[in-house]
Amino acid sequence: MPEFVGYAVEDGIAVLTIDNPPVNALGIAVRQSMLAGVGRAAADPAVEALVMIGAGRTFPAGADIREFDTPRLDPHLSVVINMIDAMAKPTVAAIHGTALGGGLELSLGCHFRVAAPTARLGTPEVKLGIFPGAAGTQRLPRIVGLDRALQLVVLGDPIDAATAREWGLVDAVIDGDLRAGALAFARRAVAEKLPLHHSSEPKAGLGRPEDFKDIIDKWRMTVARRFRGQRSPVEAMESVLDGLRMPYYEAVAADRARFEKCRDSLQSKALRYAFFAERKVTKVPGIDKDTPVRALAAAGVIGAGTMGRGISIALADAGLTVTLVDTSPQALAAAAEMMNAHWDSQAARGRIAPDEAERRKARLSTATGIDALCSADLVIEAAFEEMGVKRDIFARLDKVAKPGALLATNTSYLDIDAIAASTARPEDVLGLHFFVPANLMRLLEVVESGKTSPEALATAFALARRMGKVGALARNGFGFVANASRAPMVREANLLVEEGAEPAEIDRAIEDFGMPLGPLATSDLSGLDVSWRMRRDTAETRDPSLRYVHLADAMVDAGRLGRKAGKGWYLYPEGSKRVPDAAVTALAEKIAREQGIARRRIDAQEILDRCLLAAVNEGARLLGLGRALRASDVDIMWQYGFGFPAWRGGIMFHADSIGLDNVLARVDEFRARHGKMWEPAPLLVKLARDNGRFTD
Ligand code: HSC
Repeated sequence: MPEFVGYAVEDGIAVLTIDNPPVNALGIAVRQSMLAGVGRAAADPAVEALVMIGAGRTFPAGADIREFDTPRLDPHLSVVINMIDAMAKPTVAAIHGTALGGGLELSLGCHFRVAAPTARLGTPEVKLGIFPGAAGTQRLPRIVGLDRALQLVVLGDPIDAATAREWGLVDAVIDGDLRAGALAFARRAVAEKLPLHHSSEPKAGLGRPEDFKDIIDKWRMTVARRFRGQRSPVEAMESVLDGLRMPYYEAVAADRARFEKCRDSLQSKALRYAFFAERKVTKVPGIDKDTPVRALAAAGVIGAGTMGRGISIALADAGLTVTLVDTSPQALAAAAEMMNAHWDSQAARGRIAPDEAERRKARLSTATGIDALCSADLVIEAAFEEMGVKRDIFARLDKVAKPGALLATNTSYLDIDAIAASTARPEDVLGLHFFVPANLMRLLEVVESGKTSPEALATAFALARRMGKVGALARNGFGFVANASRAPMVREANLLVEEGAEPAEIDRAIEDFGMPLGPLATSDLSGLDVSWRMRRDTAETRDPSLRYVHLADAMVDAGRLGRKAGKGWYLYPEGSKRVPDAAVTALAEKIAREQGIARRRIDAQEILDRCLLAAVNEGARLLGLGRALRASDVDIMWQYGFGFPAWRGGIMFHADSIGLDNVLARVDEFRARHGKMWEPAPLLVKLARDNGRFTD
């Protein structure tokens, strides 16, 4: 028997065990073996029923995503599923772990489904830019009804076994031994001659579209609202609705063509790339499963400002006790009040249980002296962004922290080596760069100094996982990787206003591209004084031959600090809604006059190219310097740090999809117009010449 699917017969029941670790993906070898196994069970007169189960941790979690990049390999999954459906003997899918995508579709071919209580079932294909491509869009509504099928297929979120039972998606939830329970179910199906359910029935169709108008309208609205710019949720919905427009086999055929178009689309390629990028980002050279990871139970956070509070919440949410330290008792009291209110509100909204909120509150304590951190396993400093302040804190921490404690700074641009040098244990020092709001944003940039030990890094990555965040490695250097690659985008947005673009035009271009918030609206949110202070602190080392952002300084001088001041690039008369302000245009005109800049109309394409390609060029420079490990790491940082749409892959993937020769040509054009800051990165030049790609 082929090795990917085990075959055994027990007391008249054939058991097919799918064994393709780690997630039993339904690659070609599995499909071939399944076909052989199902054929054998069908032909064997001693076999009365068939049970299908996954070896190891899960029922198949889907098709093998890597196969979507290869020419079609037969048999198609649908052939296997149809063969199971057509069997005259009862077939039972025994589901544990995650029955996802093609895995769930496989189970829909079975006449019965039973599941472990912890199983999860779903069709996450839209998250890969496709939709269920093995007739799931036709079979699901025939089992759970149109509304629930649309929920599963359009949103892509899995449901638990209890919900699946309630919806009729599984016939029984089995406590205890799943295999034994499934065998017992199959025996009962044989003994009691249970009618075999065919999820391809009724073949005539599901009903007329006009009978489901409300449901269809509701989901059309949801798709338009939640998935702006994305194609697969629309196609997923239309695929399900095909079942109302035509009989089963016609709908399946129509879906096949639709599926292949989706699979070959740039959006699907981007999402598949993002899927693997997310799994690659945590693989760091020099760290493997044998690298020791320190146990973290007690954490300290220094600084009770916005970052310190967010970080404390994230740590307490992950089960660590947190001692928040600040020299100001008032700041500590305000921080504790805010954090406790946060957990209360989480409980009030049903996001966590009330007793869980109490447990999280109980994990928090405050102190005014750094000595309180003497027993902490981990300390994260989130104090004022000034080297003197940081070095002083770390020198004092070095004296009080216990041996082996991880000492981290949340600085967003200061030199980690210089901070580490103020301790006698630089191997334990690293950057843990959180993004605002720290408890919500999923990116955690793990910044390695020249001396950080592999053990400290491995511990930081384990902490990221524990907090539900995606850790991504950056090597030390001004602004690290995420902010360093984004800074040129903000610079260009500022310069574009000087040159004649309205702030709203710039933000709209970037938001229409798919980012949640444009760069100028984002600056208003974080405060224009933040980058102003950074420019002031680094003025001495600035290259005077580079064009400077005079307007950004003038905005701060005019008190336009952003939302907190009620005015920045926009006015905020009622809190958060942004309103364009002619005073900004007037200020830009004044600066342009002073700087001799001829203002002009600037179209959306130029805005996009200036903002995105400036970031790409910087990303390439950082890659060339080895400050980022992989182009896909940069893309993950943009996705989880700045909300870059996964369906565009990331800035580096975006550049690859334009073609690096085209990117270089545009960068050269901007270099000619705007000077040295557009100097193409050596890596970009090399890859463009070699017809290469960042993401290969
Ligand atoms: C699909 O099923 C389409 C169908 O409609 C059929 C269409 C038929 C028509 C075809 C015509 C051509 N494939 O995430 P982890 C790897 S689309 C390949 O770290 P966890 C993963 O890369 C699919 N590889 O584990 C990683 O590899 P590494 C629909 C897959 O425990 C390793 O497995 N299904 C893979 O945190 C472990 O993964 C989905 O979208 C796959 N399908 O989470 C589910 N799935 O060790 C995608 C995983 O080398 N998977 N790998 O880094 C997941 O969501 C998560 O992996 C799980 C496990 C929740 C399953």
